[in-house]
Amino acid sequence: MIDNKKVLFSGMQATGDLTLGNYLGALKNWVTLCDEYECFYSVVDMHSITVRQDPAELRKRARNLLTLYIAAGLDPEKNCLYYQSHVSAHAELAWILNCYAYMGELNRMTQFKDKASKHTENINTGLYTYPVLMAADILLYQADVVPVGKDQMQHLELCRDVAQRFNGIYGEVFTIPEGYLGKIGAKIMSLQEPEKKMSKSDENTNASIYLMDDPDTIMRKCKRAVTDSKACVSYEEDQPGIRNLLDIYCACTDKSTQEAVLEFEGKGYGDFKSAVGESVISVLLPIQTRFKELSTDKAYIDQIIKANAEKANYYAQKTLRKVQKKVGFPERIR
Ligand code: ATP
Ligand code: LTN
Repeated sequence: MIDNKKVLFSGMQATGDLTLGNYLGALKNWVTLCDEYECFYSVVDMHSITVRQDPAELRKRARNLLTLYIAAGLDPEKNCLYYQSHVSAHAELAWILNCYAYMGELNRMTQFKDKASKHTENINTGLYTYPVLMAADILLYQADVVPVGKDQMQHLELCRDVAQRFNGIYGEVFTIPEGYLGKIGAKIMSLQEPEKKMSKSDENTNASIYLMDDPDTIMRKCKRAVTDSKACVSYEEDQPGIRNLLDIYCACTDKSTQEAVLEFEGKGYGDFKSAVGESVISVLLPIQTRFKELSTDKAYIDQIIKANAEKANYYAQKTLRKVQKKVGFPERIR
């Protein structure tokens, strides 16, 4: 608890350009949570180097992501937006937790298996212990809730197991976090293969709408989205493409599926796709404008980075000191 509020932690990697899926599935929900929770949102750049990165590119993407957090509506006065690498306690706690996580547990992580098979030339131990660093992120702030997608639930389970194991040995040191799955329908699928989720690492750029896509590109991608030959806008199992477009439309317009289906009754896919495109443009355009404005204000962003890193450090150090004491590290001499 901080100031009588429960604590929330989440983060995103600065790898690849954010997609509409990242916005509707994560960022948009994050914005609504700041009144109820004390929120920490990290740009997890230490996680990013588990796969090879170009240094200049990583630095640029990390800054863009932090700026995008603000452009999407996260108020940096109310939410702690910071770079993971600016708070060294993440690495320090991760080391300690490495000594309490079992190889058997890490061997089961499906993301590791996936990524290892994609990067056979660089299966490094950072990739292997990725979930332990993630556990450190969460436990450092004594987070009560962690909004993540389904794909990250396995990592969150591991975090809970390690925290419980640690508490079992040393007493109540860590808050045990709960996962927080956003609203249903927030899983946005690929526009080209609607059985697969929309992902920033998809090689087919037509499959994803990027937050920075211009209106023409957004419209073109919507118009080219894979559908079916039923010629009927309805929310059916056998129409994954149309279902996905309906999900996007409803998330962008805050309409219910039922309302949307009624609206397009008797209309063709062409009209429907145009309306979806328009709804996406109307959501993304203000974010893009704000992003451009913010990007030109270097001093403002710098000041946020500095102040929020200090705030994050303060809370992180509190937990780290407690943990160091518990495991038997000598006290510092002042
Ligand atoms: P990558 O392709 O690099 O794995 P990603 O696009 O899948 O990336 P993540 O960085 O894994 O995105 O996720 C960032 C956040 O966005 C997570 O909270 C995740 O649940 C959410 N998210 C990612 N893709 C989608 C999607 N298609 N629909 C809804 N939410 C999503
Ligand atoms: N692994 C997550 C990003 C991430 C995270 C976290 C999410 C790193 N640390 C802590 C929630 C809490 C991902 O790839 N989406």
